[in-house]
Order: sequence, then structure tokens, then C-alpha cells
Amino acid sequence: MKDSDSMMKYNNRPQSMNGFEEGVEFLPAANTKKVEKAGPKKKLAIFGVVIGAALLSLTIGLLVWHFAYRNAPVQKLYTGYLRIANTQFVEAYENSTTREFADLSVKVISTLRTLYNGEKDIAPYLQQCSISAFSEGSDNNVVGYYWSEFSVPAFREEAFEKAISELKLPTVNLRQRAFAVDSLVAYPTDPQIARNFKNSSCAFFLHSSAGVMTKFSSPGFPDTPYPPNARCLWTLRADAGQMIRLKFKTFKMEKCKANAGDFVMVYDSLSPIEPRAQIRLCGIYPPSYNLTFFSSSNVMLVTLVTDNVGKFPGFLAEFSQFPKTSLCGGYIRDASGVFTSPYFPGHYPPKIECIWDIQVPDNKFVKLRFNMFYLAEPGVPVTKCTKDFVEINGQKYCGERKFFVVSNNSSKMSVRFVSDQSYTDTGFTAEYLSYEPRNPCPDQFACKSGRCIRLDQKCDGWNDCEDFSDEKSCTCTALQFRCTNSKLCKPSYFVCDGVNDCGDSSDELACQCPNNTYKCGNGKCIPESQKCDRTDNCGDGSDEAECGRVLSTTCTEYTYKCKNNQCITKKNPECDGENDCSDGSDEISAKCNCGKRPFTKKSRIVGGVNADTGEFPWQVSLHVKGNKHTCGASLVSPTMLISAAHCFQDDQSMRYSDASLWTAYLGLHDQAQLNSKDVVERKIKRIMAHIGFNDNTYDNDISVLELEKPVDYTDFIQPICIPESTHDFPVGKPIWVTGWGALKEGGGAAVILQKAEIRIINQTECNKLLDGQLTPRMLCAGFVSGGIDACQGDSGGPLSSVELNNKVYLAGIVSWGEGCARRNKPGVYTRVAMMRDWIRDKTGL
Ligand code: 4AZ
Repeated sequence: MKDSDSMMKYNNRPQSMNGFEEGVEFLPAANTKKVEKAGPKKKLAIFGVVIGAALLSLTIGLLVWHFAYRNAPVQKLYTGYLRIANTQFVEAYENSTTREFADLSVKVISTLRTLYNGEKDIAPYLQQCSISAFSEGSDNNVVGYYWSEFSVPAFREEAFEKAISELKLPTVNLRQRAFAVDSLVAYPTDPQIARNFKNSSCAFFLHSSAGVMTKFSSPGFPDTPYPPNARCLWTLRADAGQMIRLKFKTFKMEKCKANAGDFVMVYDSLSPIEPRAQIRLCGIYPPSYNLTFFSSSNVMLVTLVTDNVGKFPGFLAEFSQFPKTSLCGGYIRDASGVFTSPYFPGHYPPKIECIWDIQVPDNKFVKLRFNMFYLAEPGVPVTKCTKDFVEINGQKYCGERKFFVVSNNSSKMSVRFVSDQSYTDTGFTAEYLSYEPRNPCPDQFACKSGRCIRLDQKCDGWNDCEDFSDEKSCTCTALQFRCTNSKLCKPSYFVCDGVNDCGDSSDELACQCPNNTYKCGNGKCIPESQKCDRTDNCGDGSDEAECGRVLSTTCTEYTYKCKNNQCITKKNPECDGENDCSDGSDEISAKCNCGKRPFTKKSRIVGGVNADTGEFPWQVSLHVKGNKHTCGASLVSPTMLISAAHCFQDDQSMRYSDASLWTAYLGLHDQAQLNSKDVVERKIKRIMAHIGFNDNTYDNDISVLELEKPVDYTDFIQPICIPESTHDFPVGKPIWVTGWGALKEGGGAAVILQKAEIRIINQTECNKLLDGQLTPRMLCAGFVSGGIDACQGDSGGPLSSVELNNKVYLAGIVSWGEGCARRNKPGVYTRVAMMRDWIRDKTGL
């Protein structure tokens, strides 16, 4: 009501000013004819009247400005908490309808009012104070959470803000007073949001007792989406002296938007203030993400803010209490071991400090290897580490870091971990090791950083040490290229792959056209000025393909063919959200409803190269009767899978071509959890292997499988997009290979779905490495960092390419390779785009 009142006043202003101007018009001076005929005396009188009128309008204008604009009240809302000394917490304080709550509120409000009244820049503007809750303080006292509302004239705003930020409690002798407030925190909040919280009909007060798990969820969950424009809050409490553990079991909300959109906040306080915020959550988290939070006392606050767009399921959370324990740190005297930040992989609690005092045997040195490290806070640069950090030998580490090693030239190391009162993260895992000072990496290569790597990783062209110390002073082999400036040795198939692997571009120079010319897809060099000039100067359309423009032209391997046989030059125009074909056939929804990953967040807490649950929802595991996982496949429609042909070739032991022997598992993540609720099992009705499959050369290594019954799409089951025959997957493009295949050559199969980022390799260079065994229906892709590769059991699985429109396309099918993970022996994949017509023929897609 107050807001709408002030709006009314504001709207009236121009009207009253108009009224005043109308009045001026009726003054005699406005009659110009009379003025012309008047004598000097009269002229003077008229002049005086005009001046008088001008002064009057100026004065009135100033008054209007002063009262209406300069004096316009600004609503200010502060929220915060204060500590009430000499008062013991009683249970009745938890319930705002009790007499005890009311009595203590009166005292606190009166103290607040007295405090404000003592300040001339605050007192006149106070409108109301209210108490939202009490909780148990640390020293047997009570914490009160309050709101104070002010109406401040615009021109007094600065003075008011200064006064309130400098507000100090008078020093009182706490021993003599039965009631006293001895600390106060105030923080400004957005009145629009805060007022809605204050009056929310969507407010819940929950207390979890010992041994009880209390569940709560966003309104409507899971049957209906959460409401628009919601302001909800959940007050979570535990018994005295206990801590709260809060876990979001399901979290599906609108995609994150900076300072807008739908979001959940978790506070380590009952006041929704930024300095006590623990996390801002939005987007969709996969179930494997550990969204667990811990409080520093026995209270926590969860708020939900939604805007007026989007329909999403919301969240399901649970919380419980547990005794406050000494959390972390201690004396470590073993030769090796592991420690983590408290509650890893849950978020560590705010306001903690842990010190690990490590001492390995005297004749050894100690080093520490961080395998996971997530200590990021919004707005804190990793160079500053002003909030949460790990400190070793005076050096602070924070932010999100990849695997790193800290070593000491002594047998002792002290590791200090500090978290401040706001924003926490998932923390770290650290492995401490003792080593022989003269032989830090037995049978391995010692990187400068202290990391140990395999001996064959030295001088192999990959920066395995991450500080390049394994790639310095190397003699390049026949299969390597020597970079000009850095003198690094790089695999020869990195040459001319469009990626600057050397850092000085020397691996890309010999393949370039002269300066100011453009290299066409067919190798021809044309003047740079002819690129994107709407003329096909290359003759293959490649000079017009990346111009973001559509040009109808003759059809080549670089053009896209619309349904009406019109060919357009735009690169990969299908499903990019723009109608490029005049018949709209590049955007038909039946074809574009694919390649989507429902989870917007990535789980960070995965060991090695485990995929996230739902990260590759088209990945299928094929089990053959009496056997475990045998091959991979990709889902392309509710009833169709694409796999390799070689998985279905009979041998002496088994009739692999018999469809009835096979079972497909969709939505699967863990081979040990075939019965999980997210997994769908289907028998195979029909196997259609490519008639041209050659089991000597592995040419045409593709098959289509039909499921006995269609599957419904879920967060864990989605189809991948099939690329058109002209779809371009450029050399050097990062791309994902996934599967449950062997973890190393001749080794055991993976239980959790594995993923690896590899790069598409130049066909000619790869063919040299593989002694000319490639056909045009094959594509090479390999690891940049080495170590892992597709291997036995990955066959038939997808090579997934994330395209510009964020849709994922099936670039390849795992087919063959010379062993696994061998240097200079990249994996070979079926080139799916080349098989587009065959796939259409077999699937109708
Ligand atoms: C296989 O045996 C296999 N390194 C698949 C891929 C590769 C090697 C072997 C590629 O199924």
C-alpha cells in the first residue's frame, strides 16, 4: 500500500504543475497587443508583473522539486541479527506465536528503537522494526533476527547509509544487566524481494530432532512445476549444540541467469543476508552431484525466488542434525595417506580452520598431491585467496584447480585450511607421500613440480607434467615434428590440423596459403577478399560456408541439401535455430529433437574419467546372452540404435548375428546397477549390419538395431542427432568417446561409464601412421594427453560431437585400432556422415 500511495503522489505532480502554468497564462502581461500600445509607466508595471510572476513560478517550482523530488522517500529495508546476552534460549522462542517470543521481541525492538533514536541521521526515518526469529547463540545466549524498515528522503540517503553502517552499540556492563544486546549485524536488502519474504504465505518452519530425517520440497514437487513469482523460505532448526546437514536429492530449476531467473539460496543463518550466504543454486544437477551443505550452528535458511517465466519441477531436499564434532586437521605421522576437507565431497562448513601437521620418517621428504581442489567463491580472484584457502609454506591456494603437487625439501609439512563465513565449495582431497630425496620417482620420470610420470611419457609430445618439464631437451623421432621456437617435439599428425600445438604456429605454417589468401576446403588458395563475397570462388563452396549467410548454389560436398533439393552454403545449418532452407527442412522438429543433455550442471566429483549420470543419455550397453557388456551403441529414435557391424559377426563360440541373444540397457551408468530405476532394458528385435562390411578391412563398420519395444525419453535416455552427409567435423575438433570397454589394452572392463576428450585427426596424416589402412568411411581421433583410448568393449559406441547449437551429433562409431592407447596409433571410427543415406534407408530417419 505504501508504495502505491507514493506512486499516486508522483503521478499527480505534473498535473499540479500544469495547473500552475495555466494560471500564468491568464495574467494581463500575456496580452501582447495591450503591451504594444502601453506608455513607459505602464511598461514598467507590466515588466514588474512579469518579473514577479517569473519569481513566483521559480519559487513554486523549487518547492515542488524539493517536496516532490528531492524529498521523495526511498524505502530502505535492513535485515540482520543481534546477540542477546544474559538470556537463555528456551524452546518457546522458536515459535513466534508464544508469549515468550512476544516478550523478548518487545525488549529487542525497544533496544533497536533506542539505538536508532540516538542517531539524528536515522531516527526520523524509522518506520518499523520486527523480529522474524530467535535461535540459540554460541555462549548460552540468544540470537535475534530482525527487519528494520525506513523511509528516507532521497537527499538524506547518503547520510543515512553512512550512519547505519557506523552504528555501534553502546558499551554496557553486561554483568549488571539482565537484558543486553552485545553485537549487531545489519545488511541492506532489496525491499521488493524482502517484503515478499516477510509476508510470504510460502514460509515453512522445520525442526529436525535427533535421528530424524526431515524432507521438504519446492511447492508442487514432483507433480507440478513450482509457481511463478514465488518467494518461499524454509527455516531449518536442530537441537541445541547440534549442526545441520542439508542435502538436495533432486534439483531441477531454470537455467542460471546472472542476477535474475529462478534460484535457491542457502544461508548459514536465519537472516537472508549475503555475508552468510552459502550457495546460490539454479539449473539442473545430475543425481551424481553431491549437493550437501553443513551449518556452523543449529540453524539454516533456504529461500526460493522465481520469475514469471519457465516451468520446472523444482527440488527435493532433506536435512538432519548431528553433534558438533572436532572436524578436521591433526597430527599425521604415517609415510603416506590421504586426507580431505571436512565432509568431502559435500560442501565444507563455513567458519572453520583445520591444520594438518605432517611428519614423515626423518630420512624422507614429503610431498602433497591434490587430486581434487574446489575452493571457489564468487568474486574472489584465484590470485588473492582472500576468503577460503589452503595454505602451505606461506603460499595460499584457492579457486578451482586441476591436479597439482606441492613438495617440501624436508620431512615436515603443515597444511592449513580456512573457510570464512560465506560461500563454501566441495573442498579437496590430498594424498601425502614420502620420498627418497635422491630418488623422488623410482622407475619414473620426476617432473619439476614433483609429479611422477611414466618414463614413456617423456618426450612424447604431450605435456604430461603440465609444466612442460617432460618435453624439454628432447630429440624428436621420425614420427615427430620439431616446433621452431619452443623446440618441442609433437606427433606428426598434429601438423596441419588447424590447431596451434607448438604455441608458435610452426606446425601449421607449411600448410597455409600465402599471406592475404584463404585456403579452400579443396586446398586451393584464393584472395582473402573473395571469402564471403557471395560467389563460390573455391568451386566447392567452402569460401562461403562460414559466413553465417545463406547462399543458394550448386550442390557440392560443402553445401547442405534441403528437402526441395536447393543447396545452401552455410556450414552445418541443420537444427541451428535459423530457417535457412526456403522450405524450412533444415529445422523440422522431428529431426531436431535430438542431442539434448537434460542436466545443465556437471558433476565435479568424479574420479578419473567417469562420466556423469545422464551426461551421454544416448549411450547404450549391449549385453549378449550369458555374457556381460559386449558392445556399445547409440540411441537415435525410440526404437532404433546405431552400432558397429563387427559386433554382430558370428564366430565359433557364438552366433552374434542372432538378435534374440542381445539385450540393450538404456539410461545405464553403472554396470553393477542394471536394476536402477533410471535404466530401461529392451530385447533386440532385428540387427541390420551393413552389407558392405568387410571384416578384414573393417570398411563400412555400421549396423542398425531395432528394439522390441520403444523407449520413453527421460533425463537419462535421449537420442543423439545423426549428421547430414555434408556435416563438417573439422580436424582438431575436441570430441567425446565413451564406453564401458577395457581400461587398458588387455585389461578389465569399466564398471562406470568412461568418457574421454579426444581430437579429430587429419585423415592423410593418420593414414600414414596406420600404414594406409584407412578408407574414406573411417575417421581418426586420438588423445591429446595420451594414456587412455577407446578399447575392447567400446566398439559400437558413440563418438559424440557437441556442436555450436549445443546439440550433440554422432560423428563416429568406435570401430578399431592398433591396440589401445598406443602412442601414434589413434583410434579409428566409422565416419557416420558418410553413411547418412544408408541410415535413412534402414531407419527411415
Ligand atoms: C576393440 O577391440 C577395439 N583403440 C576398439 C577400439 C580400439 C581398439 C580396439 C581403438 O573393440
